[in-house]
Formats: sequence, C-alpha cells, structure tokens
Amino acid sequence: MNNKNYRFGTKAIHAGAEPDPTTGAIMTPIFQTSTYVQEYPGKHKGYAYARGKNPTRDALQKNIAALENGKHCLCFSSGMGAIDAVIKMLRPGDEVVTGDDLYGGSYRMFTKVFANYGITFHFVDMNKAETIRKYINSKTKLIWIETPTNPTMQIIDIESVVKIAHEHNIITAVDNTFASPYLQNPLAMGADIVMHSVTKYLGGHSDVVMGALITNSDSLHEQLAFIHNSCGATPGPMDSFLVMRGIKTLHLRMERHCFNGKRVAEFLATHPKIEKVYWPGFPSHPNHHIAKKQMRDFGGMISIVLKDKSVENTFKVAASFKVFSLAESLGGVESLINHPATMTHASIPKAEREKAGVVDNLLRLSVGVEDIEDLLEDLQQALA
Ligand code: P1T
Repeated sequence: MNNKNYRFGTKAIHAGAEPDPTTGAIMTPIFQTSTYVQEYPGKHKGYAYARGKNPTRDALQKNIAALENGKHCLCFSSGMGAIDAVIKMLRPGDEVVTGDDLYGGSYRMFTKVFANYGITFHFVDMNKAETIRKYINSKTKLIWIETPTNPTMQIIDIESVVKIAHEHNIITAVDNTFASPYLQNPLAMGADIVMHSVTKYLGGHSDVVMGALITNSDSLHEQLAFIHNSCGATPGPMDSFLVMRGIKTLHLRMERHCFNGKRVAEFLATHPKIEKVYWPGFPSHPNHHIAKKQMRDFGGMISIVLKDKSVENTFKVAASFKVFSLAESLGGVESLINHPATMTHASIPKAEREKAGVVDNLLRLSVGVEDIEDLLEDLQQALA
C-alpha cells in the first residue's frame, strides 16, 4: 500500500498489514520465535535473531511510521525504553533543554539516571522563547518537548521551538503521547524525532506496555536502531500484534475521546467544587490558539484542581468514582482518574512539581469512550 495516497483511518487499518505470503492470512501472524534458521552462515531471509528483528514488530513499525508520516519507526518494550534510546545518543558533557512539566518517569530518568552519566538537563518554561534561548549553549544537543504536557496540559509551540533548535543545530524530539498521531504530527512541524508511549492511545486498551520512536532522518534512525538492538529494549511479537489490532480503531476512539473530553471539561468548568480545569480546548487556555494550530482537536486528557486543598478530601474524591477507575496510565477505552502528586509524578520533589502546578489537590482524568451521560453522572456523584 502506498501510504502517501491514503487518509488517516485507512492507514490505521491497512498500513504495514500485508496478507501473509504463505497462507494469505489477512491479519499479520504473531511470529512467536526468538531466532531464525539460516541456510548457511549469514544466508537467511532477512531475520537472524528476534531482539534485532521480528516480522510482527516490523508490520507494526511500518504502521506507526505511516500514521506519523515518517520514514522510520522503532518500537520499544516501553515508552521509557524509547526515551532511554534517544538520550543514549548523547555523550557526557552534553546538555538537554526540556520543559518544567513532564511525565514524572521522564523527569526521574533524566535526573536520577542520565545525570549520573554527565548529561545536564534544564527544566524550563518552554512557553517563552527567551527562556529556551537562555539555556542554549555550545553543549546543547537536544530539546525534549512534551505537548500537551502531563498533567497540566501546557501546549508548547512545536514550530517555534524547532525554529530555535535549527538556528543552533540542535535535535528536537517531541513526546506525542497525550495527543496521539491522530491529533498531532510533530515531524510535519519540523521535529526530528517523535516519541510515543504506545501503552496509551495507540494501544488503546490498557493491555500492553510499549514505546515508539519515529523519524524521517536516515542518520538518526541508524543511531537509534543500533541502540535498539545493542541495548535490547525491544517488544515481543504478541504485544506487537495487540497494538496493531488496537490501532485499527485509533481514529474512531480518538473522535469519541475528543467528544467526551469536551463535554466533561465543560461540565467541570462550571462545577462549584472545582477551582481550575486544565484543558486546551477552552479559549481561555493560554495557548489555545497554538493548540488550534498544531492539533486536530483537543483530546480527552483533563486535569482539575479542587477548591478544597486537603489531600485527604482529594483522596476521598479520587476513590468515589464508579465508572472512572483510580489508576495510573491513560489513553485506554476506559476512563481513569489519577492523583499525580502521589502516583504518576511522585518522583518529582514537592517544591518542583508545585512550581509547575502539580499540587496535592490536582486530579487528572483520562476520559474514555463510554457513554457520556454515565461519565457525567459519575463525576456528579463523586464530586458530591
Ligand atoms: O509507561 P511507558 O510506556 O514507559 O511510557 C512512559 C511515558 C512517557 N511519556 C508520557 C507523556 C507518559 O505519560 C508516559 C507514561 N505515563 C503514565 C504511565 C501516566 O499515567 O502518566
């Protein structure tokens, strides 16, 4: 299939999925094998050992590359495994500029793992070009963007940051997890690498942990593929199959996530117990105009700050839902509620996370694709 000629939903269903040449099976088989027989040393069918290459994973990688309009994709055993591979392209002494609101696990990896290898990370307000410029010097090799950010839904202007990066010959990587390829395609805005926690919207059913990196650059792909195979954070064939199956409905799920997300955000905005709602679809969001420019719609991720500041009462609300489940993660068909301060962002020191607005009375919602009336009734009763 020549992907360039097809639209998103068609690619989600067909890209990478060729009928199996031996049987005609329409679905890509799960090649549950660790190795491949060679006729003669070095004479094989393109597959030598399954850490390096697996046909089920290959099909998935082609599919995700097509969704991001990218040339290359590599899938990893987790989103963190994918981020790890990007940072491993750097050397001791190199510096990274990134945002002040990030997934807690990314912050933890940067500060507790790679800081020990002599790489310096600057966590800055990426909404301001002058702040980004202030932290760039001859050692800066990478700008790491997360947008929308987890969990305060900041919207970073990808094109503006790429422009600054290009002036200084710096690589730009975008964690596109919250948007999914349906809502946002950073390569088209000039980014060098797109990263996904495939665990989330791409997988879509909360049954797989996986990551992905997409790039148009042959040279970046070559470096990343070397790390992928050498360091070994590669996913298994069963998980690759499950994600391909999940992606076939990505466009349908995202439409409903956006529809439900809008209704939930509007309901919460007028609720007397809520102080603040973070959702980029509100015209009052400081970067609503950028979200409108770089995203297809505003998604189903919402964070709320309760008027009641006590952590005990915040816990009580979090535990009172009947349809939403209290859990880490996001992007699945089922609605989830999460308390970032003690769950997904617990590894960020309190003072740091509070600077970014991740206070003890903040809750994050991943609005699923259930019937909207049931979600609104559940929010009504839990907040009461
Ligand atoms: O969980 P994993 O597949 O390793 O992906 C890590 C990751 C990377 N980037 C972003 C923006 C993420 O949100 C995550 C994982 N996030 C959660 C588990 C969470 O509940 O926020």
